[in-house]
Amino acid sequence: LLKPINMLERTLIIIKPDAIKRELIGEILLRFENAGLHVLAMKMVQVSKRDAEKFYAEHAGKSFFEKLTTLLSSTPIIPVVLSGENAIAHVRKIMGATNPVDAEEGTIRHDLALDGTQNSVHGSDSPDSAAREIAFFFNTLEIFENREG
Ligand code: RTP
Ligand code: MG
Repeated sequence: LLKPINMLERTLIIIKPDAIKRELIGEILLRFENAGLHVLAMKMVQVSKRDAEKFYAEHAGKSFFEKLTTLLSSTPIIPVVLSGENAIAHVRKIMGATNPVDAEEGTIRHDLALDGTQNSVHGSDSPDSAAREIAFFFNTLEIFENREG
């Protein structure tokens, strides 16, 4: 079977506490909008430590798990559903590598992140994680369905 080159996808990003504290919400959303991604849903929420552990369950047991889940539950965060062609990979390219010292110039993390944990944004890494992460924060009524296409 031929796989289409361009897939219309949805992905979840989170504007993390370090970015919200430094008034970077607009800057981060602008970078995604300027890259042609469409906002389908957005809200500001504070998650509990337990919610953060559930969201990042794949990292349970790793050295940075405690620091990461404490950070994510420290202040409100902004989960956003974005859509676009190859949105999952496109968003990760715009974000840059996990640690800002490894991230390419012009990426969000290179330009704005503080360190490898306080790295300003999260982005889903696969179609399965995007579906799980979108459903973690949003129900179908909260998603702007007719925006796509
Ligand atoms: P994300 O899931 O947040 O989009 O980032 P990612 O795929 O680039 O990184 P991942 O390996 O999934 O790690 C998730 C988040 O954990 C924190 N982290 N800290 N060595 C460390 O201190 C370390 N490594 C990872 C980061 O906040 C990373 O985004
Ligand atoms: Mg990840």
